[in-house]
Amino acid sequence: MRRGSLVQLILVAIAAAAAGTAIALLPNWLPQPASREAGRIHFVFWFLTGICIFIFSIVASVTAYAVVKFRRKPDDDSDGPPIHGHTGLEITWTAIPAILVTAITIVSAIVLAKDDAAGANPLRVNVVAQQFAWSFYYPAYGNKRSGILRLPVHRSVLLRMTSKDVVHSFWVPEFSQKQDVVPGLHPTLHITPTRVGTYPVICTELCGLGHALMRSQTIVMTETAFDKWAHGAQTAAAVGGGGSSIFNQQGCTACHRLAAAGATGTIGPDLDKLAVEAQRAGKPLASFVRESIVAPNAYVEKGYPKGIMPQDFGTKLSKTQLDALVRFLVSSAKKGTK
Ligand code: HEC
Ligand SMILES: [Cu+2]
Repeated sequence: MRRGSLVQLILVAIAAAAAGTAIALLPNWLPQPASREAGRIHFVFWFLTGICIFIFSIVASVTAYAVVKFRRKPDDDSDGPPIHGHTGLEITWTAIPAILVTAITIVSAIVLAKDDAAGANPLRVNVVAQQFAWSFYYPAYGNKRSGILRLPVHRSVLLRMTSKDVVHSFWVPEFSQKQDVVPGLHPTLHITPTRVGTYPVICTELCGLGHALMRSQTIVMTETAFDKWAHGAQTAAAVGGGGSSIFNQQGCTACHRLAAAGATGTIGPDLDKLAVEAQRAGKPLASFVRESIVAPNAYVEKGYPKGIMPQDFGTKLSKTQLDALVRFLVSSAKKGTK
C-alpha cells in the first residue's frame, strides 16, 4: 500500500471514530446511576462501547477506501486478480477479536460477581408483585409493609421477590438492573443505593391489562430518615394504624388522589370526590366505600378499567384496619363536600 493511501485510510478511520463517539456521548442514553451496582454496569457498557467504536472505525475506513479505490471503470469488464489469502491478515483478524471477547468476558464476570456480593448483613426486603401493584415488606421491622420501596443510602440491600400471579419484572432505571419475577421462584437482587432521591419502580414484563400502570417509587433516604420511618411505621402498624397510615401503607396512594392523605395518584378515581361518586352509584357513602375496597368489581366507576384495583384487600386487611380505613375515607369525603 502506498503511503498516501495509508494516510487516507487513517483519516477516514479517525472521522468514523469521531462520529461513533459523538453518537455514543451526545444523547443522554443512560440515566445517572444511583447505586454502586449501576456504576459498575455502566462501566461495562462504556468499555463495550469503546471496543465497538474501535471496530467500527476500522470497518468503516476499509469499506470506504475499497469502495472508492477499487471502483470498476466504466468500460472495464475484466475479472479481478485471484487472491489466495493472506496469513498475516488472517492471524490478525482472528487474534484481535479473540482478545477483545476475552477481555469483555473477564470484565463482565468480575462485575457480575461484585454486583451479586451482598455482604454479611444486608437489609432484607421482600418484594411482592401482583397484577398490578408492588408491595414491599421489611422483615427486620416487624414485616412492615409499604407500597413504596424505601431504602437507606449506602446500605447493602437484598431484595427477595415473589409473584402472586403471573410473570412480572422489577426495574428501577437508575439501578440499571432488571429482575424477572416468576411465580414459584424467589429471585434475589442486590442493590447498594448511592444517591438520595426518588426513582420510579417499573414492571417491564407485559403482565395483563394494567401492566402499563404497574408502577411505584423507590425513595432512597439518609440512614437516619430511614430509621425514623421504619420504626415510626412499625409503631403505627402495631397499634392498628389510623386510616390515613393504612391508606399509605397499603399503596392506595399510588393510584388515588386524596388530599387528606397527601396522595396524588391518577390511575383510579379521585377519592376527594367520593361523596359524588357514591351518589352516582346510588349507594350510601359508607357501604359504597366498604364495597369498593372489598369487592372493587361490584361497581366500576365509569371511565376506569375493571380489575386494576387489587382484589384482595378484603382478605389482606383485618376487620379493624378495614373499619379504620372506611371511617377515614368517609370522614374526609364529608369534609370535602362541606
Ligand atoms: C393499582 C391501582 C389501585 C390501588 C393500589 C388501589 N386502587 Fe382503588 N381503584 C382503582 C381503580 C382503577 C378503581 C376504579 C375501578 C373500580 O371501581 O374497580 C378504584 C376504585 C376505588 C374506589 C371506588 C371509587 C369510585 O369512585 O368508584 C375506592 C373507594 C377505592 N378504589 C379505594 C381504594 C383504597 C382504600 C385502596 C387501598 C387500600 C385502593 N383503592 C387501592 C385502582 C387502585
Ligand atoms: Cu407486572
